[in-house]
Amino acid sequence: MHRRHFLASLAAAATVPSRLLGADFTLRIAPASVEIGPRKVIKTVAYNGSVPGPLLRMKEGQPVTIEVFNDTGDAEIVHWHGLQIPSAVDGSMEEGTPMIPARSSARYSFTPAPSGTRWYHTHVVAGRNLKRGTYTGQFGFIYIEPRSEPGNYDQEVFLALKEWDPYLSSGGVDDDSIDVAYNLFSVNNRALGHGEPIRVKEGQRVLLRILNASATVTRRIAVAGHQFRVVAMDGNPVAVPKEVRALELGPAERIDAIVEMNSPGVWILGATDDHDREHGLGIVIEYAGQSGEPRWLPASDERWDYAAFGSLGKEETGPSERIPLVFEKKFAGHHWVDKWTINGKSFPKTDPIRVKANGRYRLVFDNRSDEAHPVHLHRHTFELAKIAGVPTSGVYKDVVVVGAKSQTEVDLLANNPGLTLFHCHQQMHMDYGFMALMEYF
Ligand SMILES: [Cu+2]
Repeated sequence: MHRRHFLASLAAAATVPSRLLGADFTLRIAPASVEIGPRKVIKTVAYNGSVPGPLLRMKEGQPVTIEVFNDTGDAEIVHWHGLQIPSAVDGSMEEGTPMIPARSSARYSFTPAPSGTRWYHTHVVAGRNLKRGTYTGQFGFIYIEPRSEPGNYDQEVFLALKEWDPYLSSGGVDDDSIDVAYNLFSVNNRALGHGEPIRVKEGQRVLLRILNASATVTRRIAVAGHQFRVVAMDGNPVAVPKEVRALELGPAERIDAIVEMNSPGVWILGATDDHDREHGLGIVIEYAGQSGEPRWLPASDERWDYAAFGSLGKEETGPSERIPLVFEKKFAGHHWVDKWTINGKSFPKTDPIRVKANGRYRLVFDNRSDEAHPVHLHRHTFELAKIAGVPTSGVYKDVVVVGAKSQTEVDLLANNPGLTLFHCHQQMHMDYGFMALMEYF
């Protein structure tokens, strides 16, 4: 009997608790060596020995069980980023998901939703230990198939942007704060020029599902000789798909973009930052029958604007309570890591964001610091409503980069009761106070 059928009939019998059945996916957290290029071996911690971890393809609404073995000597936890699932399995200790003790295992069972490009990653605190948390190779894609896939593309390629070999550095001349810098870079498991190219044919429409898996850095990327047609952000179809010359992604953001292959040659898709691209942050696109050195062209400085993919501002849909969240930096002293505050307090002392089930809220992110912050709300999707004073609608996300000294407003339908973490996805900011819990009352 085919195993799947056997399991299905067991489930149908409903007499066997589901925990006795086989898991749909297995992840093993363990030290791994990743050769991103010749003599460039990254020693890190990864899922199933690969970076990214295995692509987990799920069907919207069809329950899954994921068994996670932690073969390391430290407690771990896996967060299923962008999924609307219960706090107990979301993968956040602060919400009450249990940690997976060292050399132990855990099972996560949930019903995947909503459809689209999601991902999974470790959610532990790293602090100043750059061998922990999202500095490691513990990340992978989840793709939740919608009930009906539009499928108007010829190829689908998953690309994760990643930095390696992090070190603590003090900032510029007038900035004594500690920041993280990196020596090496890759797209998926390879540095630019050292992996297989994306092989395409003229006339093809290639759908790129791009993830910025960086712990700390916002990325701008371009494809020489081509444009991106942005169709989804954070896995959610945008109101107005549109061509742009460059993409920007804060840590944890995803963009689905179609590139029309209408310019035969061998090209570089990569970071517009020359240093980072030359140190690995890119991948080659090679047309059939073409050869030669991959070409890079100076990228456009076109301004990145979420609202370009939104509709005009919408009518107010009934009263929604405004919740102001002020982000500030608290200078901690020279050559020390700064603290971050939300409404004047650092986690765990931050005031909870209180909502009621099915209430509508306008979250007002008021960034009074001189750095941009990719803020993330777990277990929910919000709609961009106003960016630096400009109204918009129809762009649904779970992370939004709030510009330096700028305000971003988002609309939230509080539709998934349970403790919910809100935090900056910049690992160092999150670890030094930029976090709060949203709770239902
Ligand atoms: Cu931040």
